[in-house]
Amino acid sequence: MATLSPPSTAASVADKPPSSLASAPKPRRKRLMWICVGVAVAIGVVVAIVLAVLITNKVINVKGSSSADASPEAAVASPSQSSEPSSDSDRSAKSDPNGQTALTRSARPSATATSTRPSSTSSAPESTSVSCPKKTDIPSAARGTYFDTTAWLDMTDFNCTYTDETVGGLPLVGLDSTWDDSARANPNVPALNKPWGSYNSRPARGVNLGGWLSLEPFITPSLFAYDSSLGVVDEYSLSKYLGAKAAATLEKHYSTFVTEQDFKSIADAGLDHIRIPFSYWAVETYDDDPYVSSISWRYLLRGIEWARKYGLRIKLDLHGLPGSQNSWNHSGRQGKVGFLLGSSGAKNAQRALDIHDKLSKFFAQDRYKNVIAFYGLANEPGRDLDLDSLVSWTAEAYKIIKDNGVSAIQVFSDALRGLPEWQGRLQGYGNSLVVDTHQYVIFDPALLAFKHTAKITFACETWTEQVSDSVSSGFGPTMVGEWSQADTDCTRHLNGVGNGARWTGTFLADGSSPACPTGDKQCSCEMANADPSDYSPEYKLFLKTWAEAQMHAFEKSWGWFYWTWKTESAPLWSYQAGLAAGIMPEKAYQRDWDCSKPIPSFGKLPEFV
Ligand SMILES: *[C@@H]1O[C@H](CO)[C@@H](O)[C@H](O)[C@H]1NC(C)=O
Ligand SMILES: CC(=O)N[C@H]1CO[C@H](CO)[C@@H](O)[C@@H]1O
Repeated sequence: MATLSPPSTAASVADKPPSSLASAPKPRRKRLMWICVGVAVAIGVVVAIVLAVLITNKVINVKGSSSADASPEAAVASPSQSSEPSSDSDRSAKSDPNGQTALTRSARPSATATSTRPSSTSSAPESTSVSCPKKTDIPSAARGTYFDTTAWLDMTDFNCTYTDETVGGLPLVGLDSTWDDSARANPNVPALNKPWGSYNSRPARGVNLGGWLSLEPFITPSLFAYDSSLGVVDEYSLSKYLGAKAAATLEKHYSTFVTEQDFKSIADAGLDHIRIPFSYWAVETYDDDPYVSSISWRYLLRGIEWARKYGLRIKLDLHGLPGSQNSWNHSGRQGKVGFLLGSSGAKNAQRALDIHDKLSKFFAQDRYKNVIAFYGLANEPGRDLDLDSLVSWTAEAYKIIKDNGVSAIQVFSDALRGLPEWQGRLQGYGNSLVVDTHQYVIFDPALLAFKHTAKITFACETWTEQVSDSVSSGFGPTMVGEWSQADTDCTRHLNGVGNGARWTGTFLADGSSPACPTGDKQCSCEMANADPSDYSPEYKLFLKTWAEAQMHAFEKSWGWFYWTWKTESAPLWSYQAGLAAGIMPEKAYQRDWDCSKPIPSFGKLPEFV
């Protein structure tokens, strides 16, 4: 089950010389000719081996000394620890037998990326002289495993040096030994190596990197474009459907959906924090899990390094827990809750604690003390969970993480029960535990039916009051880990693959009447789903004011995290698209409107679109 344990150094049985190639041709009468033929064959063998190495490594330079076990056969050597056939490291070793299957890798790490690092320390920043290992330099037992950097798709900004070192059972490979915490996101906030101070007086302004390491159909519909009869509706069913191809598909997504430029743009937008959702299979898979294990781990680590480079603080968010904590697609598997509930509930709750044990040992390292500001325990545990069980699980997780040395502020979800529910619970943690609430008007038909102006008033009054009360007389430390600019639930796949919208009365589970303010046949998703260049000026003004109202309200808490930074095609859920469309403030800390001002007129903006 442990998918990220380091490879044993014991030689694998598969790692044997290509003995069959040594057979000589039939002896002839003339001794000289026999020798000639022998020499020719020997040369042929050497050339073949060298060619094989060249092809395998896609390099021009091959050290003669490494040709001893450089046959393609040697590269098939499967790691000795993956004797368990269902383990993912085994699967990836099999699907990548010669180091050249579906995973097309970059030939060498990006030299420019290495040289632009702020932390130019003594240890070889001159990228040209850093030579990455070749397949043959990787200990045979580690070849094809997670630890084999020659099998990675994308080497940009990764340290390619082989190491099987782990912390808390989680690999360090890919990381540099040094780091630099001197960057700051913008002139209004302290550098990473300076204390942030009180979040009450300086609230976090952040975004989520949703749909990246934990898939969500509405964020990347292109990954879910299958015939509905195949039932590909979440990461579980997608991984299962793709089978052996899943690792390549997902790694391509991890490596392309979010790049260094995103971190730079996030800082440029005046944001200072990033919440990164990831799921348990980043570190572990269980039983017959079809999830692609481990690969997202290194993209998470690289993302943290990029955040560091731009002075952005991280909020870790365990988004998918063993068994599914809420039965929603974004937990990995939609359908039913198997965490703290049902016959495997206790087992999965313990697994989640084990995951946190590993994660917290890893993230307790000095290198994360400044950059990881918040550590989230569980995203949105469902309302079906027994509250007392959830509270004791949370307390247990908190203790494990704290005892392992994590200094980041821990975060628990209000579990969709509303903030007042948490007054008096989980007390005694001071400022080291925060309750996280997610605020949307679009999943509740009553709020969805509010007219444009009423939505803004609701944010300015009700949400402001809710978070202020929670901070001052409720649970205490409070933050808003998710919210969005969407004013309808019209986005495709938002309510699950293939489901319609409450706005137009086409959401299957609801089935009833359209929930848009006119509540009739006029209700339309046309404008909400249009390209922002087609939005009317009134709609744009509304959207910007709506976003600014929420920012204003949520800054009465410890801060906010927009959901989400980018989407393939849902502009009202994409901070990046909002900036491009001019419906988000250019700098999150410099806004035109706030709740103390009169709500502008939206002219003839119809209420049904
Ligand atoms: C790359 O990783 C290796 C192995 O962990 C480490 O020894 C080395 O210092 C790292 N390189 C840099 C530039 O930090
Ligand atoms: C069926 C299901 O789980 N649907 C959820 C999928 O995720 C979106 C948000 O991304 C929710 O709104 C749906 O309820």
